[in-house]
Amino acid sequence: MRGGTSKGAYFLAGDLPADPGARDGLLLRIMGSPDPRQIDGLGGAHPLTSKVAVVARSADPEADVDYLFLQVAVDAPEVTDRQNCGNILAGVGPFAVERGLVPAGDTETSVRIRMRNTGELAVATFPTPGGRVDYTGGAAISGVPGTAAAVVIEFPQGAGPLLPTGNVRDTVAGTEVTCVDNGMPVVLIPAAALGADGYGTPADLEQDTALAGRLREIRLAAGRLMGLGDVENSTVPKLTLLAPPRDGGAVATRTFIPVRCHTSIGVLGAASVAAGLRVTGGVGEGIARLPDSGDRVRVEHPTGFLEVDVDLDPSSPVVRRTAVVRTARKIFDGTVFPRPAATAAP
Ligand code: NQM
Repeated sequence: MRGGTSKGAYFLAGDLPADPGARDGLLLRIMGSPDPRQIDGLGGAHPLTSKVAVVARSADPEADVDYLFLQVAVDAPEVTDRQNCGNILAGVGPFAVERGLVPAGDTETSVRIRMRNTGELAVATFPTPGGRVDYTGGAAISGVPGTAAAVVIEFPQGAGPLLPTGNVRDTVAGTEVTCVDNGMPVVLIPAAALGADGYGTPADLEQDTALAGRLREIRLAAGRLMGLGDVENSTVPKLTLLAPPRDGGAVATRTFIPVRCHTSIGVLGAASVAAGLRVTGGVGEGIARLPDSGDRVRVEHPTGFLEVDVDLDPSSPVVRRTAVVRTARKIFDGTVFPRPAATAAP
């Protein structure tokens, strides 16, 4: 399924091995990793198209289904559950209805999803006229051609602290940053502080080896400060460069996830950026042009924008509610034939 601006394989938990090692080995072979082209599997040769959702009925009375997100590395034999994904999340509700885990309503269905990577809850609402998922509709999201049915995703108050270092600003590897986590750990960095082009294309930014070196230093130091330990081989924290908006939004962003530059921005990544901008005293001050509180924060990114509804008490600071609109689409449903384990790439 496509979920938002990502694409991945969605599985019922019961269809995969229960042992995480066996499960991850199978997923690597299904996606065709490790291989920069993922030529022998379903993966699309980019972290945004090498993703997996594992969905099951939930035992939690507050949730209908459990969703475990797994990032399958493209050119390394790695599968990680250390990060969540709000884009793949957009397909979880429709998948749960398609697979009979949740009964569909007559016009629309709301699915309460326990996101097992973070323990947090999301509620996804989407059209199900006549009790069937309808993927067609008029909602457009930047980074995806055409329009589709809106999947409205709401996140009640997050579980962890919004400012994981306890500070609004930290000086990390010689650069002032704001470390924020509204569902995704993100380090906010003024692009100008690194001499980087905050409006550059992802391809150009990825080729800047000096920038990559600075980002790596910041990531390793910020990861420790954020309580994430050694993040050398982790996909979090993400790094978002901030620049003044230029398309009527609140801020221009370029996000590293954490090495490749995102062609748009992650959903939870954008939720963290929007919350971080709303916190008084963050590094976004003087760069972002924020709308009145109550209005959506429009986060500009390389292929358009993502609007985030974030209701935040800036004094605590605590996020009371976050919401976004995404779309999703079922692309195919069937049997995958993974590369046999015996012929795995060296
Ligand atoms: O932040 C990419 C994506 C993501 C994650 C990444 C995401 C999110 O765009 O919620 O969706 O940051 O690795 O799919």
